[in-house]
Amino acid sequence: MNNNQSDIYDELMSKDWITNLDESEYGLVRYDEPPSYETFIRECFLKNRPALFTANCGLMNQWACIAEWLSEDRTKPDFDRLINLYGSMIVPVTKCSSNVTEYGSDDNKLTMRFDEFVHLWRNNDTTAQYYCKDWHLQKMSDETKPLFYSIPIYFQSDWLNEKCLAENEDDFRFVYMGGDGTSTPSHMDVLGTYSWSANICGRKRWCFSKPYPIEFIQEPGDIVFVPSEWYHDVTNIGYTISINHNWFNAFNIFRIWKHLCLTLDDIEHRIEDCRSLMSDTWYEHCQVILQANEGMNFISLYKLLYIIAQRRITGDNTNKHATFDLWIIEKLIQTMLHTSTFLYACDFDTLPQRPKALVKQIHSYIEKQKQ
Ligand SMILES: O=C(O)CCC(=O)C(=O)O
Repeated sequence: MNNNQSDIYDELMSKDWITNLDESEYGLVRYDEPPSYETFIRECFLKNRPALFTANCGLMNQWACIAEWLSEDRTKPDFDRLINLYGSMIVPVTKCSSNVTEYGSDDNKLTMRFDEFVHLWRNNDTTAQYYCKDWHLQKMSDETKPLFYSIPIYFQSDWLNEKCLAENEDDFRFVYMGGDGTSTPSHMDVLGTYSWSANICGRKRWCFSKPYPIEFIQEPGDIVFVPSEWYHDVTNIGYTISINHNWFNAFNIFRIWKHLCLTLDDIEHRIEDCRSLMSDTWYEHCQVILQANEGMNFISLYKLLYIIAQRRITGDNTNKHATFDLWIIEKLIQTMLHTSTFLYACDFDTLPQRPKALVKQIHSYIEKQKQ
């Protein structure tokens, strides 16, 4: 990402906004024309506020999947074409039912061939029951093919998917396909990440609940930004296809860290009674459980920070955003070094670089940039 909004980055690097976020304004921000990236930073990232980019913003105008996946009038899926393209792929499908209200419950998760799913999706009797979600279609397609969509500037600073792609790991880029009435029950996104969701066709009813109630309809061509740690449920209206990413960056990384710390506290409480049985491996065990529950723990977060830092240091060194990323990473590693559980749980010899050495490397890079 090359975004030299120098003024805002200089401003952010000179004040303590991390622990003093202004969350006094919380209503949905509606954009009918594309805001500048700086405006989005100020109105949404810094206030952790949800946003709706309406189709008038034109953010999806050139997306290849719109022409490829939809009927000629672009109002509904071209089922036969979708089967031709992806019929034999195995896809994750959730069986929606009114008595499953718990998000992520394993009882209702299935896998099936995509052509079987389309059969259920287009059939009136089953359309409201089967929801193909969290499908890593881009990752599963031939990686040499270009994205069938492009990522709007507002969502391009994405440390999570950047690291997953660099390490060839499972990513957080998804396709959702469902019929009228399919839904996702109330939840907060994994790790307290942000998400964005773009409607290719169909409509979605969004209900944010915590911290504030907000309801609205997302039309075809609209993109929703979900801030960190906002609870929401979503119901599809008509045949709906959407593309969705979960991600974090410099603006919410401290929330991700706080989320991991709170989850670790909870794990420690739950298995307190085993502590005396495993005195010297207690902290490592808790980290193993944290990784299993959240897909991340202190060590894997540190490794992610290391990867992003090295990419920024070796990348385009005139890019202010890169320096800003490094500034936040340095701050977070300093915080981790003051957290006793991080010190107890991590064997620094197994890390790709010792935290203090990384802090020093980042610090001297930032100082050089100032000259
Ligand atoms: O579209 C859906 O069913 C759920 C989307 C969602 O929860 C999200 O984007 O965070």
